[in-house]
Amino acid sequence: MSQRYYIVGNWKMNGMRAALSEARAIDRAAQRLPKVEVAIAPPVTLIAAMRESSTGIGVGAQNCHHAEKGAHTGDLSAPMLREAGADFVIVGHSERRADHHETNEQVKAKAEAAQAVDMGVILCVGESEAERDSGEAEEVVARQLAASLPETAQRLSVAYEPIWAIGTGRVPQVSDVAAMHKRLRAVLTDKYAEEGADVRILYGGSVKGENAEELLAVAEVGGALVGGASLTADGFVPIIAAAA
Ligand code: G2H
Repeated sequence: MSQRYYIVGNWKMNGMRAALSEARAIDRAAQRLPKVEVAIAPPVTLIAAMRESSTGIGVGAQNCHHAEKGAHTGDLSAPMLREAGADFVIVGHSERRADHHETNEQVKAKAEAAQAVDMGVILCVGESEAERDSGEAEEVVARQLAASLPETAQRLSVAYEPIWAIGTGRVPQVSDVAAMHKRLRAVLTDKYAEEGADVRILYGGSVKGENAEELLAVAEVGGALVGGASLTADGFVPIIAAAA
């Protein structure tokens, strides 16, 4: 298993050019904490500028189309995003699964499209509150992951994001995070054998400076996917520091 924690900011649909000053401050802090791998997925409009102005952090996209090119108005392919400066892409985020009705099969195809141009992939899975309350969360998320995984583990990370914890300030019990990550590890080793042991499984959902250390200490948690708290250096740097 990789020794470095992977701390990734998902800026979602937030950030105008002025926000690049925050990215530069995060970049400077990350360079002082080399034991942590840090990345940001800004809106596509900022990828190229962030890539030029920040040298110590990875820069990624929040989605890609599964096709290389074609008649898909408004979409962007993995090769286009790579050329724009993205070195990884988030796929299967619950907001895309909900807002754009993305299926596991589409998520898998997007992951494979990104891998085909040697981009990293962060594949998101997670249960709804009703699924958690009914006691089926592990089963549901394990099935979702198995059906979404690309054929190879090349540059793959997984993010476990309980939907009910996203942007709500609520986080699961650490014992529930531990149980879920253990279950997802089993899915990964079933699919990829020993290579599945090296895939980092990030936790996402209301990660903040105050809870990062506790969450990162959980077995099989290899990093964090951070939304709201990653938008400013004041919010994000303490999380990076917790991983150092
Ligand atoms: C979960 C997370 C980032 P937040 O979506 O992927 O967002 O940290 O705001 O809950």
